[in-house]
Amino acid sequence: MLKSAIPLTITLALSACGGGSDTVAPTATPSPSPTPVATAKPFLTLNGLQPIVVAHRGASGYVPEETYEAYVKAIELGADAIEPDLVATKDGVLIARHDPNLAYSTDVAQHPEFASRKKTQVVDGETQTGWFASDFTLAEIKTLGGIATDAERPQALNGKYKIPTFQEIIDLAKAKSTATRTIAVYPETKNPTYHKALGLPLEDRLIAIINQAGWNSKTAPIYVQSFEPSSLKYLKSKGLQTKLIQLIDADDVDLKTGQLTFTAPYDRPFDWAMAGDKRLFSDMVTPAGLAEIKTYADGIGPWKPYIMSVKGVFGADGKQVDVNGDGKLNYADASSLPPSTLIADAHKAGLMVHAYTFRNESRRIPADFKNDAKAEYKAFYRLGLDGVFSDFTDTAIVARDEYVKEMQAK
Ligand SMILES: [Ca+2]
Repeated sequence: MLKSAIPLTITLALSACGGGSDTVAPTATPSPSPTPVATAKPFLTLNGLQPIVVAHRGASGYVPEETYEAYVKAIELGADAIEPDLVATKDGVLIARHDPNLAYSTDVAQHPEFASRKKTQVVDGETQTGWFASDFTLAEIKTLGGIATDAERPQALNGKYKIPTFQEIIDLAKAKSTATRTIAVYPETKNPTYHKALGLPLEDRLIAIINQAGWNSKTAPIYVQSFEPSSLKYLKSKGLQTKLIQLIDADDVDLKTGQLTFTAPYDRPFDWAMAGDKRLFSDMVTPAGLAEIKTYADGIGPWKPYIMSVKGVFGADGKQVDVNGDGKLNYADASSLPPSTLIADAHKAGLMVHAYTFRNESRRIPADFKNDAKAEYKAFYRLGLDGVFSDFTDTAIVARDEYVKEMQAK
């Protein structure tokens, strides 16, 4: 197991003992995690500290996502923050699920007692068939088990682990935090407009729980994220003072050009679509868009191609070339493009940048990183990225340790 706090504390001590006068002291900017490290060169992050590692849906590369055990595992692997998506149950409890549709990430289909609740409904403009969290009480949800949502990941733990509430995740983070290591929680309000229409709005419930936790402050170990600006604006207007992060999505990357593509429903936030606002997610990363985000948020959470996109190789026939000859076409057949100015632009606007999602699978790593997930993290860390959302916390931490050593070298 890798623990970030201990090696970081040791490197800080070593650096302080042997450090020259040109060692850069960490800034005093409050941050819940990680432990500040002194380096020869300054980190290019907004707060001058090393980037944070956010365990995306827990240790979702190893354990069925957003189960209690996935969060425990992520903490064991060294995560600075654990990330739940939040949806509401019928009785108004916030639970960790990426989708209101339980068919996607639980074994609900194997529960005959719930067969009659299967239905078809529209979620953010998309017609879905399944079982929806808003038709289940928390007690019923607790009888379900989480399953891996990626067919290429381990399936052996499917159905074994339960779905935690937001409260249980906060309790876990507090219980596992120590004098030298604070574990933050990084909740997302999921489909906020949809929940509001169901009569189960997420925001007031979220604020009540954060207040109860004693975490309603800018320096508390919590970041609240959403794709929908109106959800973040509402939270702020109702007195939530935690760090807020505006997520920024896109549909895909055109591998011919490296340009991001914008096709509904991934073209704009759903609240913008409902309001008839014709802007796209890409309007959020312009200087004007960033300035607007700064009026209600503390950072952005962009899909990582906004920072460094990728481009494939195309033959004379117009078809993408299977560069590694494995018979499949994916990111392993594409290479990184030069970085955009987004990190610098966001920092100029006073916004931190946490990019998603970093994963270990070969098919998801651009060819120039030579199937080395750590190389991809380090390329992003070197740009001054403030944090990564990772399915593989341990890899993100090892890559950060290597990056920190780079920064400590003279
Ligand atoms: Ca290939």
